[in-house]
Amino acid sequence: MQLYYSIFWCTALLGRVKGQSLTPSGTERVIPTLSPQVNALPSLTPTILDSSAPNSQHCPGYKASNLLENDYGFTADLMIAGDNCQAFGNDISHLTLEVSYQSKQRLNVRIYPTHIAPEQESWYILPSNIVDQPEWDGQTTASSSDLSLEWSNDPTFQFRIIRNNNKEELFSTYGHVIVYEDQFLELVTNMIDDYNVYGLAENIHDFWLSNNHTQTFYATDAGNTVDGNVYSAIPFYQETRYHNSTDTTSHGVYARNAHGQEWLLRENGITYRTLGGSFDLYFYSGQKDDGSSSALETIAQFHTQGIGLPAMHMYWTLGFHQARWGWENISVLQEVVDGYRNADVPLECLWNDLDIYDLYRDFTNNEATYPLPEFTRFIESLHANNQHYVPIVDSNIYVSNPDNESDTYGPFERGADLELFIRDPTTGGFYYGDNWPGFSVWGDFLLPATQQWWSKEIIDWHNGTPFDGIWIDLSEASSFCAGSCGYGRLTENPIHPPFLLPGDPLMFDYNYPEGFNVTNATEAASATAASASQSSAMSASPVLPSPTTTTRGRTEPTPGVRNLNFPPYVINNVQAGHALGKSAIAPNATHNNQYNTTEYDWHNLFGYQISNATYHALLELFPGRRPFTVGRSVFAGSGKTTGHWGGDNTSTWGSMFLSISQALTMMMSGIPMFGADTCGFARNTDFQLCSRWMELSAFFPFYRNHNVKATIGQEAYRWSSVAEASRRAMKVRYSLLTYMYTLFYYAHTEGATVMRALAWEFPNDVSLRKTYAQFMLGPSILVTPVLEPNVDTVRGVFPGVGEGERWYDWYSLEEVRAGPGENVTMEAPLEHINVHVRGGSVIALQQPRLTVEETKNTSYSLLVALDGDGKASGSLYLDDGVSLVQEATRLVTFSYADNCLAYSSEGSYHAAQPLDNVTITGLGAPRNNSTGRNGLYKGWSSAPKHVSMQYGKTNHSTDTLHMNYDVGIGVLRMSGVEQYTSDGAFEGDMKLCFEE
Ligand code: MIG
Repeated sequence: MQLYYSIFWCTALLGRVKGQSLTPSGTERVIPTLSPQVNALPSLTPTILDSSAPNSQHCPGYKASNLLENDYGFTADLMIAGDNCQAFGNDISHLTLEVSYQSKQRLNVRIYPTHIAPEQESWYILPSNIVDQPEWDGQTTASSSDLSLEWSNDPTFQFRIIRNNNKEELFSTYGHVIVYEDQFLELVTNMIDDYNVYGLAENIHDFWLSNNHTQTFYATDAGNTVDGNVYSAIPFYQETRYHNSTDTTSHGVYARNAHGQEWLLRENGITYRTLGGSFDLYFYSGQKDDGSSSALETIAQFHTQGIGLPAMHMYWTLGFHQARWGWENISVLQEVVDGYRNADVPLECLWNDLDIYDLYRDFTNNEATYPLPEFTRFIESLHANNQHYVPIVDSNIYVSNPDNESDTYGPFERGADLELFIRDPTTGGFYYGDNWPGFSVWGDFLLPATQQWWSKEIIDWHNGTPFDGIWIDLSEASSFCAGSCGYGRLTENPIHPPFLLPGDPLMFDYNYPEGFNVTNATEAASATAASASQSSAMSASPVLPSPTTTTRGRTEPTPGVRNLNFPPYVINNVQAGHALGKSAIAPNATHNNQYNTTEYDWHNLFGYQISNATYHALLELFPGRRPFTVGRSVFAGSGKTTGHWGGDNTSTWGSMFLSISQALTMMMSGIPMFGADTCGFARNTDFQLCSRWMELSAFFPFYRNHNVKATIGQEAYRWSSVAEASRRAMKVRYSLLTYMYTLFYYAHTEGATVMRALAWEFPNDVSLRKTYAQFMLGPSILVTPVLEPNVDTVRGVFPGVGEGERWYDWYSLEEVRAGPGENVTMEAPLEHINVHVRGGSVIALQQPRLTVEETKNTSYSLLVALDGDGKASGSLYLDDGVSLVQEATRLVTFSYADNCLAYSSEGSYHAAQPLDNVTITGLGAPRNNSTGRNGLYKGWSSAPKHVSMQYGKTNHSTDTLHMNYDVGIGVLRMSGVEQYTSDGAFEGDMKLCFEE
């Protein structure tokens, strides 16, 4: 089952490549064109199982005719240019092409069947009321677009997308046919040599996707499979091209299609294949008005002009969360809460897993271990301390045993009365799969009534279990058996899942992270012995049968019929036999809407829809409040309603490392509220891995420690080193909460990213194109985590120093000495994570406390880190942190130049806390580049003699401000500002000037 697999060990800690340019240096640039290199694509396996399957590129392709120009592009007919080839389905002979210059930055190409029978609508058309479908902005034309489309009929219909300002070809199907069958669509684009493509989330893979990778999308319940399909699908990639390391370009491609699909990245080409739907391709120029393009701009365009901007979450959700599967009862929960408090480690929110439930059934209480009303009182005690509570909700609904009246399960009965569960087409009744509680059904979220039922179940449950948010699990949607296996067997309910569970006898997990045998030789030896004796006991005792697998190879297309459960094209689904019906609701399960939409067409959207429904349930429960959920399966656009967690990141160093690239791709996908299972889910962790991981995740937006059942506990206070590492890292995080929140504000309003790859912030440095062992939080904070065991140093680069960029150690504020591209070795004792502030930043800080609320109530300070010109800037967004629609907000804009720090403050939100002190670093001469940015900034050689201050309309006598200048490191610390800002730090504009 999904808990027991291994993650390979990633070795390359810093992906650094030799700088290379595509152009001869000096002279005029040669623009690369994408010549068709059909021969460069022979390694494409037609299907995963069967290399003798048809070569779909031998299909006839299409010819375009009847071109009709319109205001925003053109339409044409595409007629099949030969006999049907029936490669992996039934060819569709007559297609419609629509090319629309939808906005200056966005060009859309749609290809879909011209004639769609009403009942086939959902096979081909993804409804725009469910997944956003960008349309024409009403003004852009071909001549005002950043991009243009060229096409040809010779030999068959092919098209390419060109960036107008440099004639770069961004995408080109030239030399390849388009294949359009009812169960198989294919399109091939030529790519430049050694291309740089990122995204295609969700994947557990290096950040740079490489030129030899197949990304399959089919939401699956298989914990963190490296390089395979995982829980989610966001079919978007961003491509970066380094020209001569001065004018890097970037563009993006979003393929709006939710079917099972594959992206085959190969040398010189990408092949895109889906099991249905349409081509609905959005090309983003990534350009700003000045014509330059960048990864950050490309990503922002995908969010603002594609899938929709991510939700703003409640402020407290940025605090630290602790979860675990396997907390036995309320007193164990109390011990956890007390353990954190006694260790002085912040705990913002406690999460419960399935343990709270009666027989694994959603919305119930285990009366033996989590009895009401004691449990209610426990949750209320968290609230009284400004802490929060989030429980799990599984996607499946237990089916009452029809022969046993005392087994009646309300949520099922009420949903069944309204006929709102997904159906089994072979019986016409509900589809009965299997999950933790036994035979189960799933809500049909295509029916409006399902929302009402779901909301009511959630709202009723809150009465007694007063949660603050919801954790949606198993939304792939996972089922433990093949097909509607409960049909005719419901009287056996509740059946045990078809495998032993963690925590069942003989199921203790004895695995430890890499390096454990070095640090903990004695424990490692006894774990090995215990594991051996458990295995021999297991082989002597009867083990439950393993789950049914459904394996079948490629099927031949049947004229006029779609084979839903075993489509002719076999995607590389990670499940046994690559079967789509393994560990998931089967593809032929059917919705009860007007089209009888099947799971074949809808599978990747179950998680998207249940999270959306939960969002609306929470809005009804807490009117006006931002709903907080994390969901396991997400789709393009999910960030509008939900966050997401890494889902079963294993307790290994390799898994911790890969969580960084997983996070970066979620940032690209518009789902910024993302975090990993800190310290690792499956397997035991150890104090080293857990210390390092608590440090690392402190810089992820969603910060949660989570652990599987039947392993050792891993709450941060259990080891002194982990507790100390957590205290220190959380001090940094909690100081920066308003900064993180401001990053969310820009994500929510402009499509900015919260965590950032170095390559995004330093686009002209080709050596960073693969780097994810270091990353940034917003534009100003550089994080260099330790990602391997048994070391106390870490190496990292300081991007931009060759161009005058300055970096400061977070803790000492001292400027870093580093050469361009130099891998600097830094001290990294176990409890320490290296954090650096980028010169040019002004950051508002607060004082870290044990909860977000307490932190929010402390006074502010400002940290100013100067760049090579002695300048800095920044911003701060403030609101009440809770309301969906804010009555009052405030945006403060900071700047530092010519020895003056100034801010202007706009809006009406009142932050009562004063501004306490100001710290400025970088006042000495820049260390790395003696010329500085422009050679002018020399820094101060002695303390300033005088300071003047204006706040609001008043000029202040400032004799009472206390200044301390450390000439050695160029840091000025000024305190005493609170006496002038006692009405609130940002109630007016401020100007503070120093005289040397
Ligand atoms: O089949 O609820 O990813 O976080 O602890 C496993 C038990 C079900 C999977 C989730 C994990 C959760 C676990 N769940």
